[in-house]
This record gives sequence, structure tokens and C-alpha cells, in this order.
Amino acid sequence: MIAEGLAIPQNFAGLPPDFSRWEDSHVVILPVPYDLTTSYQSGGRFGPQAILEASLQVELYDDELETEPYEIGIHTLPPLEPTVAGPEVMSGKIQSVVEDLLEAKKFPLIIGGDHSITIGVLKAFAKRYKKFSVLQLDAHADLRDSYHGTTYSHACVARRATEIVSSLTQIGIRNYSAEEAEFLEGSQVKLIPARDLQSSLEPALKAIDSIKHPLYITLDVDVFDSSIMPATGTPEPGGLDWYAVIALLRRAFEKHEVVGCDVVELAPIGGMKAPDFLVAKLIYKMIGYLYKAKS
Ligand SMILES: [Mn+2]
Repeated sequence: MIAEGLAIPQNFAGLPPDFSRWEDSHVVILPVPYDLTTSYQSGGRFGPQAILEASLQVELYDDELETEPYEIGIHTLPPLEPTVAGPEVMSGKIQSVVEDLLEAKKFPLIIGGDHSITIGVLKAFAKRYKKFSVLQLDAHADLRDSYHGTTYSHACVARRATEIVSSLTQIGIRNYSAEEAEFLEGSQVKLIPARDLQSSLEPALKAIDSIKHPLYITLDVDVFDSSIMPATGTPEPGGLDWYAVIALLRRAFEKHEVVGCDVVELAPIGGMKAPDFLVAKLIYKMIGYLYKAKS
């Protein structure tokens, strides 16, 4: 029922088999069209399909990096079938697939879907890595202990992360509750609000530099300003622009061993292609930074 109309016929960027078959690909994209914990504007289930469609328009040569990042090999898995059994069950399904990817020594790149999907991903990484850190680019702190009756909500993803990972750094945040503010007080979470980045990215770059351990990046597209990213579950004004976000990502890939990432919360708006393309290009940028770091 949920999977209706979700057929995704193509792989990311429409790459030929030599650069997209499983055995020759370092990067593996896992589409997770799941949005059953969305609380405001739903449609995240259509995110992966929109990203893959838009990826066909992304130029394969990266003019900043002066390279062709697809040479790293990018395999796209079929979308992970959503379940109505609840976010905890879905989380378990995601965890199991990501565990397989890590076992195969692939770089998992998960595309959502709402932010709840990250919980299962982090659990898989926790099995593989004794210590790893998370960098979260997001408008929201997502530090609620539970939300709408579940501890597996998109609004709880960072709280669950604090229970699993060695450190959590949040950048671009501009919306959290009194309960979350109180939790932050007594926590080790490093939060860089968007308002501190209006004139300079320095506080965020410094925070990235100080991260220890292998790094997992979770990027909620609402970290971007709602003017360029209206197509998301909970759009927020006062966000970052394109160059700010890619500068932060570039620094993270330069300074750290990035072991996986996800890009979540694109909820496409019919007839508006720019946000879909922004996300597709952003993902290719991340792959480009990974490729550069590896070569
Ligand atoms: Mn968010």
C-alpha cells in the first residue's frame, strides 16, 4: 500500500554498470522511503525517488574538485520497503541492511525518508565501531526523549544518538523546546546555533575540527534556509546557504575519517524541481569530498 508509486527505475546519476555495480562500488546508496513519524508536512516517503530522478541532471564533473567523483563507484540499492508495524520495527530493518553494508566494507549513504531512519543506522555503526562520533546538520536539535508516543520519532533521533555514540556535534540548529534546552544543559552535546554563523562559519569549523573518532554525518535538509529548501517536513527560516553547508562538509571530510552519512527529510513539492536538484547535487558533493579524501 505504502510502496505504491515508489518504483525507482534508475540508479543514482544514471551511471553505467562499470561505475554502479555492487562489486565495483565503494559507495552504496540505500533509499528509505519512510515518513510515518513526520509531524507536520509529510511526503518524505517521496524523497528518495525525487533525489534519484534529479540526480540524472547532476553534472558528473565536479568543477571545484576538478575530478569525476563517480569513479569511486556508486551502487544504488532498491528502496527499503516501509512497514506499518511502527518506527521501532522499521529501525530494526534499516539496522540490519546497514550492518550488511558495513560487513561488506561499503560506504553507506542513506537517503530518506524522515529523520527517524537514522536511529537504526547508528545502531548498526555502534556494532561495528567501539567509538564513533556524529555530526548533525539540522534546524532542530531532535533531542526529545519521546514524541507523539514513540521514542523512535524524527524528533528524538539526536537523543537516541547520545545514548549510542561517543560524541554529538549539532550545527545550524534554530529550533528546540524547553525540555531539550534543559537536557542540553547537562549533556556533552556540542550545539552551534545558526544565529552564531551569520557573519562567519568559524565557530562551526572549529567544532568540526575538534571532533574525535571516525565520523558519521547526518544531514537534515532543513539545515538549509527555508527559502532554498521549502520542500521539507518542518521548514525553518534563518538557515544556512549552499556555500556554508558545503564548506562544513568539505572540512568534515578533510579532517576526519567519514564512515557513512545520510541525507533526510526531503519532501518534494509537485512542480518544484530546485529543492530536489539541490539535494541530489549535495549528495554528489559529499561523494566528491569522500573521493578526494581517499585519493
Ligand atoms: Mn530537522
